[in-house]
Amino acid sequence: NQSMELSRALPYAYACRPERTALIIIDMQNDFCAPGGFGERLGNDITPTRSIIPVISDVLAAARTAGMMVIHTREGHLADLSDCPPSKLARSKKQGAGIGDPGPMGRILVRGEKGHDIVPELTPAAGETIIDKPGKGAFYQTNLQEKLEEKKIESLILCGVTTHVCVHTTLREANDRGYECLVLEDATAAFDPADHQAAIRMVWQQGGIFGWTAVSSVFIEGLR
Ligand code: TIU
Repeated sequence: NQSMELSRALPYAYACRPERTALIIIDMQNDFCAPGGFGERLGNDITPTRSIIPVISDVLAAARTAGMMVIHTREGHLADLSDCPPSKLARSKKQGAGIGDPGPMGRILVRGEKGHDIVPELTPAAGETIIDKPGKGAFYQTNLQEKLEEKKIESLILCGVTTHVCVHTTLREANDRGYECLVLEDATAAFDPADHQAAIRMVWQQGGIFGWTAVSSVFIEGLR
């Protein structure tokens, strides 16, 4: 029940109890991180989302060694797209990357397709929780909250993609539910670095309006 204190977090020191903390790795899927995926087809440069894979790999190894709860999320839809709002579907088609359309890794953003899979370097281990979500936030239309309550989780360490979209939406949902959240700034990325920077800065406003940020090494060293 010992508390871990990270004095080098921003906007000030972050404390959590590792056995009441979960690492949540958001949407590190081929569709956002691999050539030919949804992200690239939307016209984005995927270099930033690929570059964090080794960083997350180190964070994941540290969390596993510490016995921390690990959660992986995937954004995607049922094969019949019945869980995809017509607005989201229409806008994706307008961008030339229609959800459900065929692509080099199968149907875009559809469960069970290669594009929907988590990148091989970050494959979930047996016993880790996988949350399939139709939206940007990991709580919306999922059983994430139930899973966290089962393990009495009170704090969340967030990483993954993209910082300003799925990471931020999940961060905001979690913050409203009372979780103490830490975003790992070098283990999150956006296609445009300016979006990433803005999303990180927003966390610190008003004395940590959404929680805290830190670089991964601070978290990894804190666990040792
Ligand atoms: N996972 C996630 O962030 N989904 C997105 O659609 N991100 C974009 O930046 N578009």
